[in-house]
Amino acid sequence: MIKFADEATITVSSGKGGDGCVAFRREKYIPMGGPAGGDGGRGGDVVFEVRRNLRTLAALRFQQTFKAQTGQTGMGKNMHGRDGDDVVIAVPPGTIIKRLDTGEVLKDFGLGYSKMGEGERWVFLKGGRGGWGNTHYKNSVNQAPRTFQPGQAGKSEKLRIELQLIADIGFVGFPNAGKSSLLDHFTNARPKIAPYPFTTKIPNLGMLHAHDRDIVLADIPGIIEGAHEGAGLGLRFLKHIARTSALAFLVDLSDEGWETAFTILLDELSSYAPSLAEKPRLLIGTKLDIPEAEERFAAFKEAHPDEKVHGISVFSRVGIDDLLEAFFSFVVEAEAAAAANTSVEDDLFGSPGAEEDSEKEGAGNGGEG
Ligand SMILES: Nc1nc2c(ncn2[C@@H]2O[C@H](COP(=O)(O)OP(=O)(O)OP(=O)(O)O)[C@@H](O)[C@H]2O)c(=O)[nH]1
Ligand SMILES: [Mg+2]
Repeated sequence: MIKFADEATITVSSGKGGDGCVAFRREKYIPMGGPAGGDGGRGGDVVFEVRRNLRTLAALRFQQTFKAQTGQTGMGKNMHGRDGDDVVIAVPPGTIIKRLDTGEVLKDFGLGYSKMGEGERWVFLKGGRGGWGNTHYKNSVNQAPRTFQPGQAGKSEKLRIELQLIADIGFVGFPNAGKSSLLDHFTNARPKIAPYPFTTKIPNLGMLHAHDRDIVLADIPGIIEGAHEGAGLGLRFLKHIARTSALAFLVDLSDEGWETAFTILLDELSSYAPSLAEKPRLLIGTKLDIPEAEERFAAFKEAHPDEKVHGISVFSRVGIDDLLEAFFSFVVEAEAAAAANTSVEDDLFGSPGAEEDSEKEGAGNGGEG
């Protein structure tokens, strides 16, 4: 997955158990009523919980120490102390939790993302047991014990939290189609943009804010015909968009190959992982500001009556606002659909071809086959 530079270091502690109580029954007509000290309450747990509306670890920059509550001390009349409250740490999908000192991965909330529902919980540290009250220590020899058990101590751990962001929408297109330009326009990412093919060699992520929602966009290198056999930069970076909930296909209307672009792209994706071609998608005709584009766009729309088709220019800003709205509603819909469909991940992460990918970028040219 694409690594988005987002990480945090936090300290978490589960709650200490409440101490047991030493008490005796005192009732008017029952002298020497015997021990009646209740047990202490359990300490609170340290719990991580996934919230799908979160997209960053920003919250963990403000608060770095999380402590669950101590259990209440036991009480007289054999009353149990109250259990301590858990401390719940909300994290976005894609969060990986590691032990700070060893780097050992304790939990990966990125796996099985599409299956993962809101509110998936993981109890990391259990709170300490509550101690026994003196009632437990009564026996034939000692009818009035003054012994109690202290609550068990909580545990504490330093953690490294990392976020491997999962993009909502992945951009797919021929080189030079204007993918990076769109990312640049919509987000605070500043990818390299240039009038030649294969400017983008590694995927870029950007965050688009729409209606109080963060939408993560992924700009990936250009794809050309034969990419599945290694032409151009090949297709290995497609795994970066495998878990997106939707795809946007960008077709450069100033390019002579505009008529066949979408079909070629779709074929390439299918040869890599058939389910990629089944992801929810929209088509975007780009560079509407150039003279021929208007006419071509009309034809483009007509040629794909069953697709959602948009036309934009980042230069003249035509169609940009509409596209933002479309991205927004699309993500909301696609997310619901993704929750019911896990085939893309199974395709890609189950197949041997997809696994030998490395994050390293070579000279960026030539095939691999
Ligand atoms: N006329 C016009 N040119 C555009 C528009 N958007 C992008 N371009 C130009 O198209 C060229 C390619 O843009 P990029 O954004 O780098 O294209 P890309 O799809 O990221 O290309 P690769 O990274 O090589 O795959 C640049 O020269 C841009 O300035 C547009 O709306 N109108
Ligand atoms: Mg680019």
